[in-house]
Amino acid sequence: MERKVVFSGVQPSGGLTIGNYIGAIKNWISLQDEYDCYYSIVDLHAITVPQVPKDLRKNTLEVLAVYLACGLEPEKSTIFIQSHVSAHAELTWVLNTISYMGQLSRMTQFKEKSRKSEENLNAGLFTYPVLMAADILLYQADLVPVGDDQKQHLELARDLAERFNNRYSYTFKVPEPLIKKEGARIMSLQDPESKMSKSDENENAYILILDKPDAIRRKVKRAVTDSIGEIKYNDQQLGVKNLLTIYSAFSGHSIEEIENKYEGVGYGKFKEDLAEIIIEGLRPIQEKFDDLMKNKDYLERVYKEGAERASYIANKTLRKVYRKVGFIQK
Ligand code: ATP
Ligand code: LTN
Repeated sequence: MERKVVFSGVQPSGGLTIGNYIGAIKNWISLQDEYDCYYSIVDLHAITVPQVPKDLRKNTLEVLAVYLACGLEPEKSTIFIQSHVSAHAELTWVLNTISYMGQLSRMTQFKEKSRKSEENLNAGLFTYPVLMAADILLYQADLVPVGDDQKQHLELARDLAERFNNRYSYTFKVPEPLIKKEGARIMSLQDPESKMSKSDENENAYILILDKPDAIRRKVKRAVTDSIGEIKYNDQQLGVKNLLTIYSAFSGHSIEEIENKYEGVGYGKFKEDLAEIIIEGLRPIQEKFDDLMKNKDYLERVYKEGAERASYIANKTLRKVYRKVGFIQK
């Protein structure tokens, strides 16, 4: 029997946060043995907000090294840079022609990001989810492991697959999102009502996978809590709830175990322990990252081989699409 296909990606729009790790990458690792996995560094997506070219180059390579340091294995998964596979841009064009303006303008991420950059709103930000659909559909993915914030984009990808299939006969597998209940939405440490995001202007709002121990201690200490003073998982204490989720993700202990452990204990001690648990959890990843960054030849080999494998599959789907819409074969 053919193995099911998994596709996911992260934008190289800055350093990755523990939100990216807990919500996405951590879940990718365990899928590698059972599925045919494609993990991309989606640089085409990253330029929908302004990027400094030399930083984008640096971030792209660093995200690749972070993927590997977290445990993605090029022998098991296809790991590649999105812009290296031209089929992504090409399928996006075709899908644009069956995308409705109305549906795209209802995307929450578009509404939020366009609020931040009201002047010079670019068309790429508007069609961002169409590019994301192309990513997924090119590989005939069955499952897409993402954080909660991507649910609406996945719904659009499903709609586009079905619309294309109805109009031109069956072409695309209709993908399912894979969203873990725990850790699907890690919140900002400064505002527990909004999502932790690598592009937050306040660096105390997030912890980066590559943050140094001192920075982690400082950020956890400053994390917003409340005046209730109890370590309990509930919606009256959003800050504490978020810290408990992070604690659980890094320690492997259940929320209940952690609540019991800290009964009658103050926030100060809880935060100190949490910082150390995050530091220890990230230490092996950071060490592996440092080693990998010393070996640029290896990284280059990984992304080149990845692009070759990805292109082969992606072009197969693209050729089928071109034939169905009526383009003459070259
Ligand atoms: P940006 O801030 O640049 O928009 P981002 O931090 O939201 O980026 P993405 O590259 O857009 O990160 O997301 C990569 C993956 O990480 C997606 O699957 C997304 O759902 C997940 N993710 C991002 N932030 C969080 C979070 N705070 N909690 C859980 N998952 C998250
Ligand atoms: N839009 C996603 C990143 C992304 C992605 C994908 C995720 C681009 N293409 C395909 C899963 C599948 C985000 O997390 N902001």
